[in-house]
Amino acid sequence: MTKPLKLTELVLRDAHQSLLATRMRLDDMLPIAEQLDNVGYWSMESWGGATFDSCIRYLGEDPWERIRELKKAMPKTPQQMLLRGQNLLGYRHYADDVVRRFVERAKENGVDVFRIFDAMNDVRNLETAIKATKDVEGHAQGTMAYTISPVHTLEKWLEMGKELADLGCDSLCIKDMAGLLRPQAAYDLITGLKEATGLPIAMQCHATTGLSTATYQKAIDAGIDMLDTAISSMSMTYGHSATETLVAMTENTDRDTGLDLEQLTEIASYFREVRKKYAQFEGSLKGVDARILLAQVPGGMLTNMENQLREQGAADKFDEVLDEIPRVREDLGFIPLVTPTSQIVGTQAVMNVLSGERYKSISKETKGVLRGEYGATAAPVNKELQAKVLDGDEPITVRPADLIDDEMDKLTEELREHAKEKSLRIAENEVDDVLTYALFPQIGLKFLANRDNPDAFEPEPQAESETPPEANAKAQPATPAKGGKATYKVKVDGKSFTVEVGPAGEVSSTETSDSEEASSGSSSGEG
Ligand code: PYR
Repeated sequence: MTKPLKLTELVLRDAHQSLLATRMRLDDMLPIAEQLDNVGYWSMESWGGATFDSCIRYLGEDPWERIRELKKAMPKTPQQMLLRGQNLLGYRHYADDVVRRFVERAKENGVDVFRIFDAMNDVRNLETAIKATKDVEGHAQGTMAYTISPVHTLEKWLEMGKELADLGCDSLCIKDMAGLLRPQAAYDLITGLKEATGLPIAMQCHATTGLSTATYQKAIDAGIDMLDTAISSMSMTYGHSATETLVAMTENTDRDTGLDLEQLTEIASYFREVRKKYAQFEGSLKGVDARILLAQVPGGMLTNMENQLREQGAADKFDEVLDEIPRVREDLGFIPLVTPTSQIVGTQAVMNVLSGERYKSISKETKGVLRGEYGATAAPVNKELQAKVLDGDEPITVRPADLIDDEMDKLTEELREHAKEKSLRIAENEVDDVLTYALFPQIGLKFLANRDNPDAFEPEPQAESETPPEANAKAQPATPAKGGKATYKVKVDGKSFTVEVGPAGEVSSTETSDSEEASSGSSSGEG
């Protein structure tokens, strides 16, 4: 009996989020859309993750317009998005009415498949989005953010799979953002999930550690239904195994994808040229980063941190930070490292190392995790640290969004006020602009005020711009010690912190901007 392997193509979302700092523009997608639509993919990941942020922050593109155009140009292929559960496409939890409206509008504008995850793997944070997806007859793909720790046993994953199935998910996804999933572990997990839930299983592995293609083969052997791949010219390193590789691997087997290599080769040629334009956004990884196998962090997070420490004149601290990350992660209950928890753990690790004393300064977000603001952790957090942060208060144990009042009406009123004051041009469907504003109050408003003014955003990359990334990196050494103080600007996954270290190692840190300013502006490799 044959069972063709189904593929989700990532080139329009996670591939460029991972390889080109989420900068690919709609204008570079539309000319190839018809060809992509003719391939026969199970789905096309084209929206969500960091693309929404990137559209309004850097590109001056309306993300809602983007999905409408893509849907129109690819009518045969289900369009898929990555949704961060109750965080939607931002970095904090939103009220349930915002989540429901967002999912409704995403579906209306063109999204068919909703891949929904939570950075804490707290299923309560997925409930509203999954239910909203079902209510609008979308495909709800309940997702596990894969990680490794003493508490992440096969039984624990299967339990999570069953909880997601009980919520009515149409399929499940194993999301391996750091490329940690070993082939045999994948085999056992997929076999177990199929047995426990009977649902179709999808999987995405990042290629950063070099494991992804081997893990994919074992997943195929275990009967996986869908795999994520990226067209070859936009594959590997921080990204994913290549579409053509998987097509060739399964050729003439009972899992043959049935996709045409020649057709794919033409698409690869197109993106090979497009990629050249975005050279300035490429990361530096050439092959495999095996350090991730030990540090267990997403590849992009490591590279960003390494670059930032170097630019701050603190390159010698890199190994210490690398050792510190798993310790912080353990203190925070072995949370997976993916947006936004990767930022939280990474920043705290840097602060711990630069100050020379662990938790001398604790970031607002680390405190939030310890207080339960993001949901439940996989293992108990460090009790002593938690007690210090709580200072006698009780931690939050309910679903965090239960503490947030509905906010759509208030946001709509607010946006109308802004529109009057600033003469904003509001979209035909006002609610789309309200949602943009809801997710990103500052950046969103700035986008709405400049939506007809391309000069307010990054200039379009030019075909001949093949400047190597090194040539673009501006070194920002630590500011000279003033009164014995050194100031470091630390950027973790695009989020900026100013850390001041005094002569005796005393440290103070401030987030340079609020959490909305956390950007997708670097190769994240953790999509
Ligand atoms: C995102 O949340 O953007 C990822 O790609 C994980």
